[in-house]
Amino acid sequence: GGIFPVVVSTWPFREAVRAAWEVVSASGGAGGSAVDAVVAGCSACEVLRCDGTVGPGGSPDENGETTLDALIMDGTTMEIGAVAAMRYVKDGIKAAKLVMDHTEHTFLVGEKATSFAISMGLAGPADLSSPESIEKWTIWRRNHCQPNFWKNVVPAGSCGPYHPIDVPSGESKASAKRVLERTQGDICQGLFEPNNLLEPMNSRLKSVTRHNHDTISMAVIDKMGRVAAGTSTNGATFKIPGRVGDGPIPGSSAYADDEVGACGATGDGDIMMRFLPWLETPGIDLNIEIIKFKQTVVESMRRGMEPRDAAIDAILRIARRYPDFVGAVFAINKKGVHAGACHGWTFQYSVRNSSMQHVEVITVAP
Ligand code: SD4
Repeated sequence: GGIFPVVVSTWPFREAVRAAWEVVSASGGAGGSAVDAVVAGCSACEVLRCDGTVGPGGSPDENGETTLDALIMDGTTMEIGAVAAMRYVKDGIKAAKLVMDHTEHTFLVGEKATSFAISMGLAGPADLSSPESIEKWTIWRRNHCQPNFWKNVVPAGSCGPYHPIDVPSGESKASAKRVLERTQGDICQGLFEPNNLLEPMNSRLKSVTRHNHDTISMAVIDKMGRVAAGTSTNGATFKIPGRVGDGPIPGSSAYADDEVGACGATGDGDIMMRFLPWLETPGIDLNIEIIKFKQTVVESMRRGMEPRDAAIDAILRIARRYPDFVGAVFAINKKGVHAGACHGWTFQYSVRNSSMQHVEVITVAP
């Protein structure tokens, strides 16, 4: 038998792990389900506004608005519910679960996600800003709206709008520079020459990702061995309105499969979603059916991968193409063996299982 029930979460989000653990370890029979535990855990983070970047009142976009991305995946049925860029509703993961439980769809976005969530009984429309999110945004405006996520543009004014310029010929898009400029002063002074826009983009990594955690990704295996995973986040701080990160995208931020295990991610979602990295979950005890369906898992298995190696492999696959990439993943196999890997920052994840007396936080060096 494996070591479960077990709860794993990105970052030292102890309260979230406790909330999930309470559900999944409930005495009497089977205890709560893995899905319900993930919802409880991610909801706890939304209410607590973990790191100021999950739930209502967290990181604003360029317009000062906080929106939510969330996903829940049931590894027994392979059903998924997700919402992205959801406005005016505070309960991201609950909205995602409503999509999974009450529709044949997988993913709803924007204001239509809002209407759906409210029609299904969640509270709203609600203001998702908080004194903290307003202050964060006000300071950013006062510092001339450092444009973390634009590239190959010229600003017409101090805080945009931005107009596109041609990508210099001969440059591949991948190497074409990510954002024009990082000195806050200059951005307000009007137009830039295209040649000044060629600096590789690191300010984004420093200012947005490195000092921000941004996301809860959680995986749970319940007493019955059922696996679930989920995420909840505001996405990237000062994102361009409408931006959707990896958070709500299956296989990009989180993935769960009873027959294999689960994984969860945090970091630069704009990059991670290009690799669907976490489909490459732990390759232990795979059976022949899976081979037909999931090529990436097969690859892991073919190499006989443990969770740790699968996590490192997925991270390295991205880092080979994006050396400045900042991100992390945890992986857990269906036996409850877990591991983490990261690049560009030091990662921590939290675990509680039946052999532990309390939540343990594990630090993973890059
Ligand atoms: C996103 N992955 O929306 C999230 C942000 C994050 O640590 O996790 N940052 O890109």
